[in-house]
Amino acid sequence: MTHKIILDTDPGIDDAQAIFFAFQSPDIEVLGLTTVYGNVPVSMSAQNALTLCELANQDIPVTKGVGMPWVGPESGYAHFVHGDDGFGNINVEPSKRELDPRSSAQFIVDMARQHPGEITLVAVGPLGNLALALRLEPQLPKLIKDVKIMGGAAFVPGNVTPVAEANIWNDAFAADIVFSADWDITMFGLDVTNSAPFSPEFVDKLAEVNPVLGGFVQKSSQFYIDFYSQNREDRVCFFHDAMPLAYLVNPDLFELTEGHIRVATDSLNKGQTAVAPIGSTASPLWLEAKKIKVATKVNHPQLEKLYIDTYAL
Ligand SMILES: [Ca+2]
Repeated sequence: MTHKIILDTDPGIDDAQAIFFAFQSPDIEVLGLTTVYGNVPVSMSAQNALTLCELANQDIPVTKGVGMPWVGPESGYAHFVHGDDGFGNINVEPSKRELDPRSSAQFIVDMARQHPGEITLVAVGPLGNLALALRLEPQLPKLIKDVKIMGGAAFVPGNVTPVAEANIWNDAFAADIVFSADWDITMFGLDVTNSAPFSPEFVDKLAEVNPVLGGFVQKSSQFYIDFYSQNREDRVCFFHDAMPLAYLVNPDLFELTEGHIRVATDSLNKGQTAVAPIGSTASPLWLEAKKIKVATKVNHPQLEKLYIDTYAL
């Protein structure tokens, strides 16, 4: 079965790896890339998404979305993880293609109305576009099939603060809106993405089986691997963003648990995604909170194989 998706993204090196996986997979039909600020400012994020589409020969709409958090000043960016260009400083030629004139939120709403009940929203950046789409169309949860989110940290520490993961921390108020809405959400947070370190050899393998797209991932990942390999013996990186897409293609690779989620918006705990597993509390504050599924484990060898086999297609 082919999954119709909209991929909401802030490319970003692991975004690039995820986007190419989605393009390559015969089980995924990408209706468009909606971009958001996050790893890089939104104009760069949108431009980078166009560049990735050109590289992959994909003629699909790319939109520019929100550039600021729902509440508060402009965010800091993660150039120290993704390079000045968002692609590990590899001097890639920017695409001259044009953006779809709609905002990312408007595009999400338009597509949801066009294909009611069919679309999976896969969000791998901060959640401002999804929050805005919910404001534009309050019926959106009824029009969308389900939502897969890379973000958060349910039962493990954060990566920006002791409690918060970057995507959620970057726009905590928007995340609170998205995680409170009445749609089917599965969260792929640091619980699962940090459990699977990828080696430089894995990245080389992607390039070997797919010189254009895998080659791009290999080149851009060198900077990313340098970042992740500080303060540890081995050289690794984490491809967070492709996990929800891998789940769509092969859910059997993952273990999930169900719980009630709260997203913290106070300054100390900003972006914390606290999850109370079903049956673990009698507190009404938690029982009233939205029920979601959280990925807690992944079969790492099988996941690597899925990525390599899909890049090889
Ligand atoms: Ca991302």
